[in-house]
Amino acid sequence: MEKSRALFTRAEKVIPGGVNSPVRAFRSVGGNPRFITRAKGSRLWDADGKEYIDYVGSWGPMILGHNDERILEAVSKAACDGLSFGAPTEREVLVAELMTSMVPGLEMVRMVNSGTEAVMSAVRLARGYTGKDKVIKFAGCYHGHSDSMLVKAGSGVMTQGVPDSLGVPAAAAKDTLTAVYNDADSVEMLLRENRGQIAAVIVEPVAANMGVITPKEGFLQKLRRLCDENGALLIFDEVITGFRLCKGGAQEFYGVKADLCTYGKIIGGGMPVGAYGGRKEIMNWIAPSGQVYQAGTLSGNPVAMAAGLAQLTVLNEDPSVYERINHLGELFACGMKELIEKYRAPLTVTGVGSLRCVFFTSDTVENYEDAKKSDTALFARYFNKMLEKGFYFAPSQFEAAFFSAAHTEADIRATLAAADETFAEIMI
Ligand code: KE4
Repeated sequence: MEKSRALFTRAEKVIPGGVNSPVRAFRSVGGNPRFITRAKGSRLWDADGKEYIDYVGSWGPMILGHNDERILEAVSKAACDGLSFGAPTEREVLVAELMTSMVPGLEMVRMVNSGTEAVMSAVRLARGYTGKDKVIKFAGCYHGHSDSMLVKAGSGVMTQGVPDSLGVPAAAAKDTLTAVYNDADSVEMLLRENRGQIAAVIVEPVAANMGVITPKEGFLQKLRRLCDENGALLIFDEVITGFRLCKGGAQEFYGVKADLCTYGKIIGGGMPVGAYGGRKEIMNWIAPSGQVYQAGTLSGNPVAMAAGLAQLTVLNEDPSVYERINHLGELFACGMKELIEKYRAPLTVTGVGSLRCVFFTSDTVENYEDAKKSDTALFARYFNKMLEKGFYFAPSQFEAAFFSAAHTEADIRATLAAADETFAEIMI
């Protein structure tokens, strides 16, 4: 690991924490982040030449696996025609037409450059469209780092939001209220306490930033009803679930229509792309057709659009991709449950389809308070031993494992065998 260690020492001198995104620094699991040099399919290689089976997949974009030939070819061709024009291109139209054809109820989308930008813009649009200022989010759900989303509740769910980060003014946080995931009553209470002031309820339809927590039966349907009864918009943050759960994302998967959806990750095929969209009647409030301003120099970048178009085209035309990634996720989950049984390990497997998580707690995990009961020290020991054995999972208990069409049953079997060895080492 010498080369990664040397690179990290250099990185720490010129980049805050040595990384360009905090979770990459391995702070919650200890040790030195691996500097990656290349990837192909389900594999990553680090600067010291060590090979890993990758379950981070760049945090979700790599649903077809790394460096899929069809995406590489599309990017290379687009790059030869020019990297950026700052003018409309046919490719942006093709991506928007494909996205709106794949997602029921998605009539119009605007491209941005990240999930954060997509959420920030969708929240501004909801406020502009409804003329209301307050937004309800859920403890443990992450929606990017825009000021009004970096908020946690004070004690209980009734107090106004307080900043979750230095630099977020109290004024930016005060209009963000926090409810309890999987508890629609906590939302109803906030709506009642703030009658007529709530612009939107924003939710990760499958929460994947506090580990993976699936919505309880009826939870999303109740949010839809509460929003309708209170003149608030329902925003599904589908940056992770969009085009992953199925072509139509969580709206199709759970049969619940959101008023606005945000996207990222998969729609960029590995390039920096975000998007937000919904009914035309709402989206037409966005400049230049409407009075809600949002802009971006590289929005709809032609090379990024080529990557996204290539990936979305495969997902749209080859339903076997979803069958495959869901099967592999299920295989992993079943295997881990057998190991938990074998070692009587205090662990719980959660998730859906190709989005899975192993919580290091034996309690049921339905919300953030439950997730926080996890034994993060034991998780760190497990993580580091699996890493040593060549299995690259998210360096935090509060993230997801992603399965791609490039993973194989042999990959899953090898991963479960390594987990068996690791449990034998740490669970006694
Ligand atoms: P970005 O700005 O990182 O593209 O997207 C923010 C975002 C918005 N909404 C959801 C549901 C998200 O999961 C994310 C970003 N996800 C994290 C992984 N849990 C990104 C990894 C990182 O921060 O480095």
